[in-house]
Amino acid sequence: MREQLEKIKQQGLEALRACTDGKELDALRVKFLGKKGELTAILKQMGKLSAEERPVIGQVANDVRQTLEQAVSARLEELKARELELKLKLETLDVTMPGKTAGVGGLHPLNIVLDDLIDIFQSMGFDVVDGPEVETDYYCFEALNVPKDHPARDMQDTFYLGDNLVLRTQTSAAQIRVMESRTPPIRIICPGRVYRADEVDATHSPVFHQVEGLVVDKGITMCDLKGCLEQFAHEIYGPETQVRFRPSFFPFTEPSVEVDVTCSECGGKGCRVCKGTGWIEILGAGMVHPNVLRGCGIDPDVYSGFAFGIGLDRLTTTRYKISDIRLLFENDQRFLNQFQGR
Ligand code: 2U9
Repeated sequence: MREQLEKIKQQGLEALRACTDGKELDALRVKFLGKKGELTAILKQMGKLSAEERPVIGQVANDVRQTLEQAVSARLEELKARELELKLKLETLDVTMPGKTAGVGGLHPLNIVLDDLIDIFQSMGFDVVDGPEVETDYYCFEALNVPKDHPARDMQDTFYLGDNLVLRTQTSAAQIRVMESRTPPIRIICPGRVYRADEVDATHSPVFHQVEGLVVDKGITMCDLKGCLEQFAHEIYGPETQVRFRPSFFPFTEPSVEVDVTCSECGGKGCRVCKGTGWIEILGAGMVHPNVLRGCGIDPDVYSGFAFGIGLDRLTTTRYKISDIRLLFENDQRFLNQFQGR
């Protein structure tokens, strides 16, 4: 029996040394020390021993139990320590590693230029207004004195969403709503996205951006138009820039003009940018047509006004020498990152 006990002790110690996790350790404890374990099975046979042998073997059995119990607790501690060490290793943070830099975004070039425009016009007392991009035929054309047979109304030029609904071709539609709901004096600019069924190329996009402006009050004349737009041109291109007004035609203004500034590339001498003319066209404008005022319930015999339209995309591409308008719409990070911090 002594040998059997010794064997259990050796086998137990060996198995405990080889054991690698808590579950296995518990199984070994049950196997060797449990009620139905190997040691208990031997102790059950103690009755067969003589009165002299019993205390001696009893002592040996107790020693074996104690040894195995201590070995189980020692192994448990070891396994716990190893587990903790492993966990710490896995969770280790190298505080000397460089941190992940959070990319700071920048304004889109269109918004940089738009913010400049808004600053300039706000300093002249203009409010900024907004309007829907889906418009009715009335607000987009009828109220702007655009006749039924005007080419702008053609399916080739305008995106129709239904008989009566269009994607606005100009932001003037929003300004009509302001004229209907406010009494003059009115001094507003309306920036926004507009749509035309153009073929896409380096200078045309079916969606582009306008900043339109409108002033309506008693006694507004062409002089106010010239003063305001000259001031604008000087703020954008510098005070040395010359401004000229050429006669033009728009259905919603009469008289109408197109406004040019001396080419900032060559200073007016003529170059590739201005196609040798020395001038760059920057906007269209005019005195609001009496029909437009009348349609909005404003008496053209009492009030007059001027309006203008600026193509924001062209202003942006010329300012930053961007060769292709499509770059403004592609959201390519390599392009946009060049405008960070401006
Ligand atoms: C109202 C009445 C009239 C706005 C105007 C222009 C001239 C013009 C172009 C600029 C570049 C369109 O985007 S573009 O191609 N616009 O030339 N726009 S007058 O006239 C208005 C506005 C509102 C109530």
